[in-house]
Amino acid sequence: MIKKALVALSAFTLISTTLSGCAGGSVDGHDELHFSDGWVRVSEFSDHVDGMTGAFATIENHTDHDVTLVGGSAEIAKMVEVHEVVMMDGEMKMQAKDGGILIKAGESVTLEPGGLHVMLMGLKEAILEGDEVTLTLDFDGYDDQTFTWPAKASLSGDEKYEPKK
Ligand SMILES: [Cu+2]
Repeated sequence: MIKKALVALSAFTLISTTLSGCAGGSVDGHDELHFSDGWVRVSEFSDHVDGMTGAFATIENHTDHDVTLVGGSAEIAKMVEVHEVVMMDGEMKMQAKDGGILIKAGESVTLEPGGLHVMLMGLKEAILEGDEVTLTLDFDGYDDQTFTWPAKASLSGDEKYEPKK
């Protein structure tokens, strides 16, 4: 009887961890990355097919070590890259961010239009407002995480893309 109760208890613990707001690999709920406000920009400003768009979120690092967002993958895109926006020849341009996006222990990073973002490139279909987009983010120092985020319109952050030579 006692053994059965223990099994039931640990199953409950597992479920409550899964249901918490944090997506993470830790049981105590503190030693993890916390993702909030994830969304993907509709592809209105791309070519719709074979176009590109950005994915955005706030990532809080509640672990005791630095974590780096290095890339990702998505069914809807041929390629997923980590990008930054830089001023180049008087214009805001985006480019792949060397070394990825560092999220220091105890700190947070906001991915947003006009700033750091995850780029979905080579879209296989248009992303329309109200769509749900599933993507996986790859980290150094943390388990890869898969999300389904809503697609929303945004009028800002339409930078030119400058592929690295
Ligand atoms: Cu970009």
